[in-house]
Order: sequence, then structure tokens, then C-alpha cells
Amino acid sequence: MALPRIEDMAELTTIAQLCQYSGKTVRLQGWVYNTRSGGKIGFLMLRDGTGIVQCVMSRDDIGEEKFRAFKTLTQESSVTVDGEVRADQRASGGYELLASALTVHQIAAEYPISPKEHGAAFLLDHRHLWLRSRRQHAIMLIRHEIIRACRDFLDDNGFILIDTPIITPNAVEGTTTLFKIDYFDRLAYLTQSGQLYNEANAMAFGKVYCFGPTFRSEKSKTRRHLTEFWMLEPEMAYCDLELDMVWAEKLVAGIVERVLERRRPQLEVLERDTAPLEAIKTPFPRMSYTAAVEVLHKAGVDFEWGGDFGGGDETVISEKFDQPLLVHRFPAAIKAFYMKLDGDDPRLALGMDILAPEGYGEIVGGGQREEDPDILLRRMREENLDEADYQWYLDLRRYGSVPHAGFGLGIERVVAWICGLSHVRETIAYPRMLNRLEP
Ligand code: NSS
Repeated sequence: MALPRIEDMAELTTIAQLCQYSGKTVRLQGWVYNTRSGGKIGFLMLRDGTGIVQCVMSRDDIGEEKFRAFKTLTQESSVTVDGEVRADQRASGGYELLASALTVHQIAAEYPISPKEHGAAFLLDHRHLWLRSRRQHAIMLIRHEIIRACRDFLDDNGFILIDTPIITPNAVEGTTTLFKIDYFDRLAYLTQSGQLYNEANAMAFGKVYCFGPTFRSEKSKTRRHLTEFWMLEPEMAYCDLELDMVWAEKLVAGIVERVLERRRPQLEVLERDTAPLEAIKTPFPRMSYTAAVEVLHKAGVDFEWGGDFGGGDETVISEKFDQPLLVHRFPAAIKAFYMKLDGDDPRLALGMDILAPEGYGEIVGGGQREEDPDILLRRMREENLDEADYQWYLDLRRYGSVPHAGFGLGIERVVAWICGLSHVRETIAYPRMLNRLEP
């Protein structure tokens, strides 16, 4: 028997596509969001992953037996509903379905997540189910859009995606946050950043990026730290700190623009005030680390030049700006070994961070890389890194070394900011944190 061709199955559609089928009979496959029923007529709110639609279940239309089956449906039961699409101003999404048939696949057991309030721990324990809720759905769609915007921006600007390894012998961002793994009796780590390989790739291809999970065994319990997070890392040959900042601000502004263009309904579900996002435009304001320390001092914060900014400091520094703030030129001592030293002041490294507005803190970190093999070697020794592991990295300075720069954008931090979330735990489907490995 020949399989039905895709054109013959046109009636099988999704809730998001219903507008194309007004007056036609379609089939929807989904799960029960909730039900209400009176005597001969009932209402089934159906969700299918693309939206929620009201299905009008009339006993006369679907028959006695199916109407009885409808009445047994519990929240999250799986069903297929056939029916006629009818435009209805009052319906959310503008359409409802006049059901003509119902197939029940499974009657769900009592669903643990009810509309009543649940605590964060309970919801995280049920993350695999919590993802079905409207709010989580909106967050995941915005995350999806942000990732797509990143990829489109870089692809359209001549960057090549080159995947970098997850298992690595090298530390990138210091040795204190490495996750160790036993690699056939050798010590290896889960990568903290694809940057070092990105630098090699930039020397081969010019403009490159990697995008993948990165790992830090962060012992800190904050609302901004995950132990597994996704980082987008562009790297450019023949690029200095100034140009690096331009690429980073264009990317961030492009992401915001794209989400506003395509994901307004989701921002609405989250009750995100979009005015601060609409105001975002390049160029972003710039401020040196030293000037930022002065801002802290003027605000009465006790902070010593040379220290690393904490979340609270970042909020104070960026609070006067309604744009993301580019902070640059940090003390070399608090930055990674690979950062190029500032020719004008060797206490400083040519690094930059972007602090998101509205108190969301650092979303981007990067800078210009040291291209001089001798300085690089000295910096590695200062950090007690094993030179043998980094010979390939030093090769990049031996064979056609050029000024180059790049940065890493933390997807979860960006999602938290754009969605207006107070904690990164909701920005990723299965968050990994100090005290959370499940589900
Ligand atoms: O440590 S970074 O500041 N920089 C790097 O890893 C560079 N090697 C990237 C590069 O130049 N290619 O991290 C970059 C961003 C940072 O701004 C945050 O947005 C995010 O990565 N980040 C995190 N997000 C969530 N949780 C944790 N623990 C975390 N650490 C960094």
C-alpha cells in the first residue's frame, strides 16, 4: 500500500497554522490543557506545542460515545481532535475548532503541576513536565529565537561555524573551575570555553565562531551562574579591542531587534516591559575599568582598584545607563593569561565585558589576545600552566601571528535579560547548578 503523500495530509496541522485553514476541517494532535463541560456541550483547551486552542465539543457532532470519552479527559491526556476551524474574535489566537471527531491516546494520571503556586524546588524537580507550561514555553521560544539570531548574524557577516571540542586537556579560564574527567587514565576536562581552538580556527579561516555547551564547576550559588551553560564565541583574525567591541555590540543589538520583531507574543506572556528593549541601539556607551571603579567609589561602594566586580558592583556601575555598557581594560592580574596587555599601561589587559541594563550584569566577556609568543609564555608561567599542553597554542604565535580578538556571549544570561527573569535557572531546559543535577 502506498503511503499517503504529504499533500494528501493537508488537514493535519498545528495550532499556530490555524489561520491558514479558516472554514476548513483539520486534525490537531496534542494534549489537554483543561476541560469544561455542561450538558450537551463541552470545551477542550488543547495545546500542541505551538499554541493553545479551544475545541468546542458538542455531543451532537461527535456522538454519545466520544462525548463520554471527552468527559473522562484529565489534564495532559493525549488526544487527536478533528474539526472545523472557525474565526472567533473572542478566542485567544483568533480561532476555535468545532470538533467533529476525537481520538483519545492516553488518559493522563493526576498531573502534579496544577495552576496553583508551586515552589521553585518543586518545579525544578518536575522540570521535564514544567516545560509544558505557558511561561516556560515562551522562554524556550525566545531562547530559540536568540540562538537563531546569533547564528544568522554571524553567518550573514561572513563568519564560519567551526565546532570546538568539549573534552580537552587545557584550561582556558583559570584552573579553579575545571570539571575533571578520567580520559582513559589521563586527566582531561570539560571545556570552559572553545576560545583557544577558535583562535587556531581564526588563523585558518579569518572570522569563525563556535557555539556549544561550556562547563564551570562554580561553587557559587547565584542567580547568574550555571555549571553548564551555552556560549556563542566569535573570533576574528586582524581584529583589535575596538573592533571587537563593535562586533559585540552589533550582535547584541541584533539579537534584541530580532526578538522584538518575532517574539512579541512570548514577551507578552512573560509580561516583559518591552520599552527598555526597544530603546537599545548602537553604539553602546563605553567605560574603562578604572572609570567604573570611580563610579563605585562615588556611589559609596567600598571597592579596591584591582578587584573583580561582583554582581552587585555591576548593577551599580550600569545603573545610570539604559543601554548595555561596554567596560574595557581590566587589571591584567584578574584576567586570563591569553589577554593582550595594554601597550599604554601594562597593568591593564585589553579585555571587555558587556553589562546588560536593568541590573542584569555581564552578558559578554572577551577581548584582544596576546599575539607575542614571549609575553604569552611568561603569562602562562605566572599562572602555573603546563607549557607542554599549550605548544599547539603557542604555534599560532610562531606561524603568522596577527592581532586577533573575540568574545563569548552567555546565552542563558542574555535569555534572562531579554525575558526579564530574575534567575538563570529558567533560561535553559535542564539547568545544572551546584545543587542540581536532576532531572
Ligand atoms: O569567562 S567569560 O567572561 N569569557 C570567556 O569564557 C572567554 N574565553 C570567551 C571568549 O573570549 N571566547 O565568559 C563569557 C560569558 C560571560 O560574559 C557570561 O555571559 C557567560 O559566558 N558565563 C556564564 N553564564 C552562566 N553561568 C556561568 N557560570 C557563566 N560563566 C560565564
